[in-house]
Amino acid sequence: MEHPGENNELTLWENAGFPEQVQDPKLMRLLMKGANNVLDVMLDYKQLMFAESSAMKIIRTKLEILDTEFKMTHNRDPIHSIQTRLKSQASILQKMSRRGIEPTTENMERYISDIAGVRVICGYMDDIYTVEKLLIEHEDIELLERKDYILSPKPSGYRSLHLIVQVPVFLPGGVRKTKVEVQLRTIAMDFWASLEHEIRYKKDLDNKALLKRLETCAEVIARTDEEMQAIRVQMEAQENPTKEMEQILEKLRRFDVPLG
Ligand code: 0O2
Repeated sequence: MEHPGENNELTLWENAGFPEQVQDPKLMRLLMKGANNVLDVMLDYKQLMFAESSAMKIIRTKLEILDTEFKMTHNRDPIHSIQTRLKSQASILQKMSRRGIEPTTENMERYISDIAGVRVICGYMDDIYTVEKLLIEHEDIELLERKDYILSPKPSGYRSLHLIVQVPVFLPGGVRKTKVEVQLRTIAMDFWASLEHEIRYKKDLDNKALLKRLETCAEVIARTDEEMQAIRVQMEAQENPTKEMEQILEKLRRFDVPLG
């Protein structure tokens, strides 16, 4: 039986360059349905990743603004640098399979909290907690989870503060509350984590002596972090801002902070 519009469809397929063998209307309708379903899934996934990448940009901008604001008041940056990354599809699917989660877009959004990741590298340890406080003070930010691997380092020696925050993203279809993982660490912690990630993380290394050496490096680095902070605090205490000239210079330095 011929369906209404079938000839139009056929012309469409011919024009689209489909080979003659697959221009059977029934087969075409089946292909269309399949293609439609696949495209729906792909578009859902694209929408999710768009929300994730937008949330990541929002958090980055908030951090950049609070860093500049801090510098204007305290004359130094708490944030040394910021890195962002969207988790790859392969990495998302591996994580879901490891946790036995069915790989649907809905489950990705619900169970994978680190699709959008922001890494904040600070100069000193106390900066980490200052940045955390200033970030979660934002009314639109909701803190969902907090893991302090600085107070309680991982057995590997890994140190960082991990936050899962949720931020509203305004999209044409409405507001989408989106999770972002924020990792905060010092330059020294980042040095250790980056090299350790390269040489050991997620590899089955069973050499206890080497693992111990890596952990010892992390401890040495942690002591250096503490010492650098103590030196900075002592230097600050020795500054004498009461002299008029120093006060003027201090105000000029604050005025000179670049805003872009
Ligand atoms: P990548 O490639 O950095 O994105 P899970 O994510 O399931 O492994 P959980 O509990 O959700 O575990 O997260 P966890 O352990 O709090 O933090 C995971 C992230 O922290 C990792 O991301 C790493 O970035 C970092 N991390 C955790 N432990 C270590 C460690 O021992 N060494 C180093 N170098 N980094 C670590 P991903 O997604 O595993 O990897």
